[in-house]
Amino acid sequence: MAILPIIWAPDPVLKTKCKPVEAVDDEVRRLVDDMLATMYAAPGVGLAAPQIGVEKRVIVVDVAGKDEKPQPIALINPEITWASDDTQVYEEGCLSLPEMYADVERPARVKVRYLDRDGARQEIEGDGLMAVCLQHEIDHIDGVLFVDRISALKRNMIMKKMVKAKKLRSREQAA
Ligand code: GNR
Ligand code: NI
Repeated sequence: MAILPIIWAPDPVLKTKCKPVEAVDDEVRRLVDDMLATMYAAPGVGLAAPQIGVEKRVIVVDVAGKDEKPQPIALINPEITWASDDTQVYEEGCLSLPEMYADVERPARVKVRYLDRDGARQEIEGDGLMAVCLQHEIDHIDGVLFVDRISALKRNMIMKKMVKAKKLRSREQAA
C-alpha cells in the first residue's frame, strides 16, 4: 500500500467529473488500498480518487473515533439515492484545502448506493459526520469542493490563501 501525495486546490483535476468504474478488479482494489493508506496517513476521515489525481468514481471514508477500532469503507460508483429535507451545518475542512475551514449546510441524513471492494452492491445510511463525509466525498468525484457551497466572498478569500500556500510550497520544494 502506498501513501500518495494529495493534490491541493486550485487544480483542474479537482474540478473534473470523474468516470464510473466499469469493473471492480485488482487495479481498483489497489487504488482503494492506496487511498485508505493515504487517508489514514494524512490523517483524514475521507478521501476521493481525484485528490490523488485519479479521475475515477471511488471514495473511502472512516469516521470512527480515535479510540474506536477503524471502520474503513470503500465506495465505488457511489450514488445518493435519498437525502433528508432537514439539514445540518458542519464546519468542514478538506485535505486539498489544508488549514481552511468553513460552515457548510447539507442534508442531515443520506442514503448512498455503491459497489464495495468485492464488487457487491451495498447501501449505507448515514447521519452526523458520516452524512457530511459521504456528501463531501461524492462532491469531489463530481468536481465540487466544499468552498463551492459557501459564499463567493469566503470562497475567494480561501482560494487566495491557497494560491499563496501553493506558491510557498513550490518554492520550498525547489530550495
Ligand atoms: O478529513 C476530513 N475531514 C473533514 C471534516 C469535516 C468535513 C469533511 C471532512 S472530509 C476531510 C478529508 C477530505 O478532504 N476528504 O475529501
Ligand atoms: Ni475533501
